[in-house]
Amino acid sequence: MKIGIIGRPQSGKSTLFELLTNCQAGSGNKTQIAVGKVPDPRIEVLTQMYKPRKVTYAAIDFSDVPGFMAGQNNGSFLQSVSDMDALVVVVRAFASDVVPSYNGIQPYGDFNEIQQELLVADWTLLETRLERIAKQRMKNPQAAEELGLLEKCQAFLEKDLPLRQLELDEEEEKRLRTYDFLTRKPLIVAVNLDEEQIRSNSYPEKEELEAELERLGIPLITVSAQIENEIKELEEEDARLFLEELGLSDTGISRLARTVYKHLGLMSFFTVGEDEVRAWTIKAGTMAKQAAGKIHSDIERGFIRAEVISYEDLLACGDSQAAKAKGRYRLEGKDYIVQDGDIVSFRFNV
Ligand SMILES: Nc1nc2c(ncn2[C@@H]2O[C@H](COP(=O)(O)OP(=O)(O)O)[C@@H](O)[C@H]2O)c(=O)[nH]1
Ligand SMILES: [Mg+2]
Repeated sequence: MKIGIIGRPQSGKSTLFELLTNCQAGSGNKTQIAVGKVPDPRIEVLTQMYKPRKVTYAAIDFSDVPGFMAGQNNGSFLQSVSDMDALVVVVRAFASDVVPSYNGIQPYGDFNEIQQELLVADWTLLETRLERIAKQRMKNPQAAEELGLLEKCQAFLEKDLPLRQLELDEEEEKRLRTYDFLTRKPLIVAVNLDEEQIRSNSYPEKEELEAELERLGIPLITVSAQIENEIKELEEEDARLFLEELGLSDTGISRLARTVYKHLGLMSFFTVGEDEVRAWTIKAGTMAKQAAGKIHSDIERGFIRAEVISYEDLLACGDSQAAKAKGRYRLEGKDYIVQDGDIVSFRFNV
């Protein structure tokens, strides 16, 4: 899973990147990639329970993409965007001495410019496709279907609507994926606030931005990259108090990870033991046999059964021994749809 952090210069992309990955951001001219662990309190509880030698969180690859500049050549920006599975657009609401050179503080305006750039890129892509199809029309029997799909896209783009909202059947969906349209990529907006704005829950253009994102079905989260980078240095208890005092229920990275998972239809299952407690990321609807393949192709190939207990069940029982005694473990076959929070042990034969 590759997520690109995009936005205008000085919006706090690199600060957010550092927060998510614990890696120093680079100069800003080149896309930089690092792994961020997905916070999950269930992992912490399981770690307490099993005292494993190793703990592995689910991971997401984050990219710090060079800043977007309206009206300039954004070829490398668009190329980076095109490489991503999903996008987080950082828009700046915080005020500080470092004032962006291009305009004032306008999170709604900034979002719109980026959205416009992505729409234009898709429009160009669409036109190229349409021209190619027109030429192939005589000899390619699939051209008519393809043309129909592209015309649906065209109608959307003409209304300045991102293709993400276009509802398609499975066949069309598959075909559209090969085109790599940018506005089809899942996108989340992160408004970067300062301390005062967090406390007052207000920032410039808040109503316009919220209304527009609502219309487009785009989730919005608020973060304060800088403050959270500072909080990260604190002891756990102090960090919790500080968040509470700011009126935040959870860190921005947790909220961001949850939003990403929900929006992309992702979930986690766990494997546990003395060696390792580990979270694995799968798409909702994944069956046990395929989930096993996440761990190792041998386990998928030689799959016999999955021994499963839900996280809640395990917790209610106290520990795995008590859960076994109560017969709370289920044996599931290869078609079992793995659920978020399932603790799974695979039986296989190679
Ligand atoms: N007050 C405040 N300043 C921030 C925040 N996030 C970033 N900054 C500052 O804004 C400037 C630009 O941040 P940076 O992450 O480099 O932006 P980028 O150009 O988008 O990568 C830096 O001086 C940051 O310290 C924030 O949440 N609050
Ligand atoms: Mg930067």
